[in-house]
Amino acid sequence: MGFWIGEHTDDGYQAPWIYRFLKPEISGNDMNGLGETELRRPTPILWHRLKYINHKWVQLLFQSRFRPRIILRHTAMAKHFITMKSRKKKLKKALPNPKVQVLGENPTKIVKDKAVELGSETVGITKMRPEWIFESYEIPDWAQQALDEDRLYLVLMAVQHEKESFESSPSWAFSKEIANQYNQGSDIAIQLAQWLLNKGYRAYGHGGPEAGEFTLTPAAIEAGIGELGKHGSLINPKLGGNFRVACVYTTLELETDNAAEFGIDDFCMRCQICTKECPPDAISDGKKMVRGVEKFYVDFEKCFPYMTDHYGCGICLRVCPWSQEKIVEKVFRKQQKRVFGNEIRKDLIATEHSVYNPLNAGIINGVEAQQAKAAGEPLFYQPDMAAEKV
Ligand code: B12
Ligand code: SF4
Ligand code: SF4
Repeated sequence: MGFWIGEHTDDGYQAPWIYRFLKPEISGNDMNGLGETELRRPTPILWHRLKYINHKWVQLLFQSRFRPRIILRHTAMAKHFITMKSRKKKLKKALPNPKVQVLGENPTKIVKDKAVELGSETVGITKMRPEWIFESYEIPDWAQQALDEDRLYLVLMAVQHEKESFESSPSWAFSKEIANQYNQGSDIAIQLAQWLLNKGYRAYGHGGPEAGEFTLTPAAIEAGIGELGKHGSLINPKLGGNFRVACVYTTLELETDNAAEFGIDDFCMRCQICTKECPPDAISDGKKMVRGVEKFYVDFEKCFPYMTDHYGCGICLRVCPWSQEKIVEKVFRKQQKRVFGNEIRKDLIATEHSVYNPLNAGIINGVEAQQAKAAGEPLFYQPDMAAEKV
């Protein structure tokens, strides 16, 4: 077993001694509720303030490897991080403009267009749910009140990693790019929230790298951003798994999107690329029960030490066929036929497309999509449908 860096032995990847020494007795998987059948709020495990977590020493180990390198070699990026933190703090206390502006007939489209204009690759909207908020976390009073009244809206956005560094993962170049995109996602979220505040609506924006108040993945699924892949990250047919998520919550009433089905779940059931390529064998082949939901699962205690050795990782995202631009269209079309045969309605495809590319598709019609979903009609996104929109 290595001291600083783990080793691959006949029994598989072994975490380094330093990691084993610093990790808490309790397993991250147990804290996460692996095997629990009751729905409950998630426990903060990583990327939280140290006072909230048991894994504080391993979090510090990761940061002690990552941060000095960023500060010494990439001072501009380090400064950006610090600025972002203080902007988020200020934003939490910011009050909306007392003069409320009505955002035209279709505020949802205006907000989505604004998010895209600021740099988001895709936008989806859903309502916040209490079960997404981490245990021991509180959201601001105005947001909690809106949540209690079921009118706290979440705008979910995605930023893509630059291709070349993504393809090189795990590498320092990709780790740096992750930091870059955390900055970019936070920047877009803060700007969008500030824009909403200026229009007279309560809003708060969040990107990474810290986890924040709630888990982004289930919210992004509900907003139609992507489906959960076997590798534990979201897959969007346009971006594959090559993106990070950022969000804004607001009291401005918006039209919500649907969780979309791209056929990814079905595809993952038959594919094993990421399970085989993950060096510490962290990706389970089948689904597991976690806090009352059966879903694909990544073993935290295997993934994180490997990530710590490599300042990040992301091999699972890179090897996933959905992340490879050249074949994604092919995979997508094959999957479309397999799952839905010829039942696809083009008008619904176009409606769904508006979630992904509001600038090109123009129309936003969550209501129609919702009705179709209720009627059990297949909703699908097709990468090149913009020209055929109704
Ligand atoms: C802590 C954390 C980690 C931990 C634990 C990961 C884990 N499996 O939970 C570690 C360090 C291992 C990790 C690793 C990675 N992470 Co991470 N991580 C987070 C963070 C900050 C919190 C997640 C958390 O608390 N999980 C603990 C509990 C909630 O986990 P869980 O119950 O098992 O739920 C997981 C999924 O099942 C899903 N989920 C939760 N509820 C529900 C409900 C339903 C119905 C379904 C279907 C799914 C679902 O979300 C969780 C995250 O995958 C989020 C940001 C955020 N605020 O959400 C980023 C985040 C999930 N990570 C991300 C990424 C990209 C990675 C890595 C690829 C690292 C990298 N190189 O960038 C790896 C991939 C390994 C993996 N998929 O797990 C991205 C995912 C983007 C995407 N395309 O989906 C996020 C969203 C960060 C961001 N802002 O973009 N991560
Ligand atoms: S990030 Fe790396 S270690 Fe973690 S699940 Fe993906 S491939 Fe495995
Ligand atoms: S590599 Fe295969 S199994 Fe893994 S997430 Fe991608 S499609 Fe699913």
